[in-house]
Amino acid sequence: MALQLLAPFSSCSFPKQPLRNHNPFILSKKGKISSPLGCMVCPKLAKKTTGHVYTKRINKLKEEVRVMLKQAVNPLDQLQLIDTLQRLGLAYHFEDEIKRILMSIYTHNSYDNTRMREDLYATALEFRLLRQHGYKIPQEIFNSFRDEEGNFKMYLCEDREAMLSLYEASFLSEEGESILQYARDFTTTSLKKYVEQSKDQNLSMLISHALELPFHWRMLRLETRWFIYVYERKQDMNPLLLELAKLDFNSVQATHQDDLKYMSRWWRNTGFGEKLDFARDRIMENYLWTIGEIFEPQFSNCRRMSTKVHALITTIDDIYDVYGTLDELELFTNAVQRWDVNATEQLPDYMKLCFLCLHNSINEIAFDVLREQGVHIIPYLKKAWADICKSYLLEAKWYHSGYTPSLQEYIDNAWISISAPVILVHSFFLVKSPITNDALKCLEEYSNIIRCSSMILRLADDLGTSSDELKRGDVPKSIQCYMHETGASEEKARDHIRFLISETWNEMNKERVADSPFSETFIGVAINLARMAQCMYQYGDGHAIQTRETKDRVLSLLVQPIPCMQLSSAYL
Ligand code: 0FV
Ligand code: MN
Ligand code: MN
Ligand code: MN
Ligand code: MN
Repeated sequence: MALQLLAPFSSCSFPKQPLRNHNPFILSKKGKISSPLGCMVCPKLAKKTTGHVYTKRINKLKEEVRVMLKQAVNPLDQLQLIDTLQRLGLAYHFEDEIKRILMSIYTHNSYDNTRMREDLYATALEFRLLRQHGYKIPQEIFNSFRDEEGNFKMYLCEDREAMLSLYEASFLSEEGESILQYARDFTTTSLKKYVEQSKDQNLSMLISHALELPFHWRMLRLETRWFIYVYERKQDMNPLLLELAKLDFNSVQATHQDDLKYMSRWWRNTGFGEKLDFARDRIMENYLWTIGEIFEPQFSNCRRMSTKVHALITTIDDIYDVYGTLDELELFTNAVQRWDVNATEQLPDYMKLCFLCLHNSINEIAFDVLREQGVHIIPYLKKAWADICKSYLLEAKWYHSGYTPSLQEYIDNAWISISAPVILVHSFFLVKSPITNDALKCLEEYSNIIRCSSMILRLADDLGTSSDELKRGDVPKSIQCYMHETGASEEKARDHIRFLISETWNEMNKERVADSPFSETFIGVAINLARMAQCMYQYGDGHAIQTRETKDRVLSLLVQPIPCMQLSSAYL
């Protein structure tokens, strides 16, 4: 559903020009962000939201929510409150309280699947929230709702809330959990039917939103923006929660705007926009990815440095895919492997610029980590860059020789060339995940959680970008490799890729709760990267081609604060 809060864009036409077109988001010297559509963010307004009065109000409201969390004693009330806090984007303020409540729910219940359960809505909500927080809850918890043949009882379809709750829960599945797979199919069919009949518009809107992408697969901040809109219109909404959600959203947005000002200056300083004019000029989108990866205000530095990584990836990918000759690409790959400024001498000028920027930016990140955490990380960073360049080079060779690999051969290389390993290696250090030998080993080997995230990014990217890439001249991507190998139609191939994405989620759900030397924060970034990919490519190539959806998203997340009516009278 399109956010009605946003200005309609239908009257504007955006040229569908792959790669090169100018960045429509402009930052004036005074630090105002403007879009070509005339939306302007007043820095004063942003300041106001972070200012003293608002901070005081936010703190007061947070205290009130803490009281609400304490006062809720009925498990269903507790679970619903936690769910609402998550969807409103507020859960990060109450992590300890939420953990404590879930722990008590878990320890007061038995999950040995003999207990009869009667409320499907509540059971599915409990299952989803507990699994999200790493508890091992068996799928057999749903046996009470199945008949002797194992089918879900048909009368359950009448309860839409329960269907929706079970649908969302089913996405917390792991490999081979057939009850959950069955629950997903059962609820999807039932909910689709309901939307077709469209009896209650509000409920239909919620259901369509969930069917489009389940909560577990969604980019958090965008979901927050959407849910605040929905929540405001809910009959039993709590005005305190709504007010806190809006204030907090605007306050976080102000931090993001500061990040963006920094990014805009940095990007202009690289000169890539003018000097490498074959490459995508996408600093806004490159930054948007990082909000998907980690939005919390305290991670500004991580977002800023990651945006540099993204911008370098986007530019270097274009060098390999679009601009460089095979000989030049060999030289560049070699220079990155050596990680040596002397290697620039043999490079053509446009590559010199790019290589030095890469070298300087990445070394600077490493310098900060050395200074602050006392660990020399250049070997890890340079290996990640060498790996991606080698994978780019192999694709370029395939392209130039007209070779179509099998799907497996393609994927063995493409999960690296999509850049998630490079991104995550940097994030590992930037989120200050404890640097232990075990963690470094898993990082170097790109352990499973990194692979899963990469797979989803790659497959989602191929679904969104490969049609244009092929027209432009690029290697066959997963869809085409599968078609070539099996003779399947494009539609069937796309279905197969979507199936692989969902299988990879099953694997990632298992990995995220497995014993791991990685911090929860880092694992969160890996999962969020996969979510962001599904968001960015939801309507085609949102990264390279400036689609209306990407523009709407940038505006709603970064430019337009949420109007807060009460502000002036209540406490100014
Ligand atoms: C790759 O685009 C690209 F720039 C992506 C996926 C964005 C990178 C991700 C971040 C910077 C977060 P493209 O579709 O051209 O990539 P491939 O690998 O298909 O050439
Ligand atoms: Mn590309
Ligand atoms: Mn590429
Ligand atoms: Mn290519
Ligand atoms: Mn692509």
